[in-house]
Amino acid sequence: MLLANTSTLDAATLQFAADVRAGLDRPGQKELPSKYFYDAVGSSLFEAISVMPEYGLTRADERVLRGHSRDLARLVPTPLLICELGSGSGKKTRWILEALREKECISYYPIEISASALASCERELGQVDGITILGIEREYLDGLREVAARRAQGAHLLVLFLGSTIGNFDSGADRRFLESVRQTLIPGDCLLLGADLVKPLDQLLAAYDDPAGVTAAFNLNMLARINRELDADFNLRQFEHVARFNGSTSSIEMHLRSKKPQTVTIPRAEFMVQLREGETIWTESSHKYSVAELKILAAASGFECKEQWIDQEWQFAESLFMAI
Ligand code: AVJ
Repeated sequence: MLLANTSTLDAATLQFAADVRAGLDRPGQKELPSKYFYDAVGSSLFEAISVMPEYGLTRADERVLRGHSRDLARLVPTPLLICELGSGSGKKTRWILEALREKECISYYPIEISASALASCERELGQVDGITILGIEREYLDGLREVAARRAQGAHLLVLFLGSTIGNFDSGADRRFLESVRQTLIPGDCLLLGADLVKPLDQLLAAYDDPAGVTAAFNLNMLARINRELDADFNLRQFEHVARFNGSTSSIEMHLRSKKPQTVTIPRAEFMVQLREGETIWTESSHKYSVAELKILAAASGFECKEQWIDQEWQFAESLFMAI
């Protein structure tokens, strides 16, 4: 196997290589972390998914924010710093920033690991008067700690975690993540959490396996990214997109299934992976919550659920948690 000279690789690529090797070298179910979907191609494909008729999550999130940002503005303390974990394009966030701007000038810190998403967010929201934007290209918690360190005396934080990205954490990991968020906050700070709710199975399967194949392309792009950045030789045509519902975890799982026995070399991870026919690589879980479950999650991670707004058209909840 051709080994690459990895000494010249940057830290992000080395971490990517290590995570890919760890996920594909594990016994049993092979897996790849869903955060690696979001390179420039993946971020654009997700933008396309969010306008697909079958995938109503993003539109539901937007409807609730458009309809209730003023209610939210009345409930959060001032002066306020706002930071967003995984801001994506920033389109949805405009409603919140415009409602809060009526109270005072605000500083908004989008935190993103995707440089392209951060750039489009700054383009999208850079023109809104009375809002100072300071993009942070870091992992969520590192970025949040950085913002918390900038807090002026008497100022409060509003953390936005929209779009049901919380659902991508394995069960239990979502609570641990919110506990870590809570540790960076002080009583009275707030967290606005967007979470997709349980809904009919056929609706979920269509949303994660749309007939046009956009979600399939989003999933397969994970392998294309490994080819681009780690010199691998995945033949994407030898893999197929699979979306299935796991009733025991109340999650939609996405997998990539190997259509035949094959060996793939990943020189920059100094690794070769063998796949059996029908074997899958698990690339994402999207947990679907119940309203009650979200309230339990708040209490278990040091928050009180102050308010919840539910979109009825596509069962989706926006929950305002206050740190206690
Ligand atoms: C952006 C993570 C919330 O899990 O629904 C869309 C990503 N995956 N289609 C989700 C996604 C498949 C999405 N999140």
